[in-house]
Amino acid sequence: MITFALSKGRIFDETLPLLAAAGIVPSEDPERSRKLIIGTSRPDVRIVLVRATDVPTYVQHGGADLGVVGRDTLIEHGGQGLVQPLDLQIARCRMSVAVRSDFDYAAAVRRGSRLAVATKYTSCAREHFAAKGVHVDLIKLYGSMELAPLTGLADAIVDLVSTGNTLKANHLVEVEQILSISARLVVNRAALRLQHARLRSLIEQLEVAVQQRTQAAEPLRATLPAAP
Ligand code: PRT
Ligand code: MG
Repeated sequence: MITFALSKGRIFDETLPLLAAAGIVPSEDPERSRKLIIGTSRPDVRIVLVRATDVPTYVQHGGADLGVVGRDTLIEHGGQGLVQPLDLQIARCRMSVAVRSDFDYAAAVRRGSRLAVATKYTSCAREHFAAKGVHVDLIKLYGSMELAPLTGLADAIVDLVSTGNTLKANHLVEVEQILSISARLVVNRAALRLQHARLRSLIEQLEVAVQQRTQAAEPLRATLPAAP
């Protein structure tokens, strides 16, 4: 049996077409069911539903053989015990620094001020500011980072941005991009040895599905008129 860890919401929704291409269709919709373990069209594959931040932990300790996790979450976890064979190129966004639109970030950095930075991503934030030589006091939050600069809890936040609508709605501006983010396939190192053939073939099927998705996007570009 292969156990696949997924989180509900965007990771589940965007992984679905890739799984389908590998012949794996969940037998239930997790948004409608309260079940945490769901079967699939393949009798040897089941899905466990866990919080996004718990996916690497489940896979690391063998609670699942493989899973899908955002690069952001994977970096914060540290990646111990995990093989990362594939960038699935889904759930894309970027990790950025944002401040209130009336906050002069460049001047604060230039002055060498100590910045209060609120984030769920303390490792990434620590590394980013250390590399720039900016002194920061990190404030760990678990959600709604956007609120921190508005309430005076912090000068800046490090958070994920995709359309930018959330920042805009809260009068925040993106001042630096730290990382580009997409979801990765992670596999338990020991499981990959013990169930090598089965896991390898699943990884290859997913790899083909990712390539086909990328190629399907390409003919569109090819039909555009060539640049003069
Ligand atoms: O929400 P919950 O607390 O249950 O867990 P989670 O936030 O860890 O999970 P989920 O499902 O929200 O995110 C899972 C993964 O999706 C993340 O780890 C990222 O790798 C990826 N992802 C891609 C995103 C986004 N895009 C994204 N836009 N995760 C979160 N966001 C949030 C962002 O934090 C911000 O609040 O969406 C808001 C910004 O979106 P825009 O479009 O307004 O810019
Ligand atoms: Mg979320």
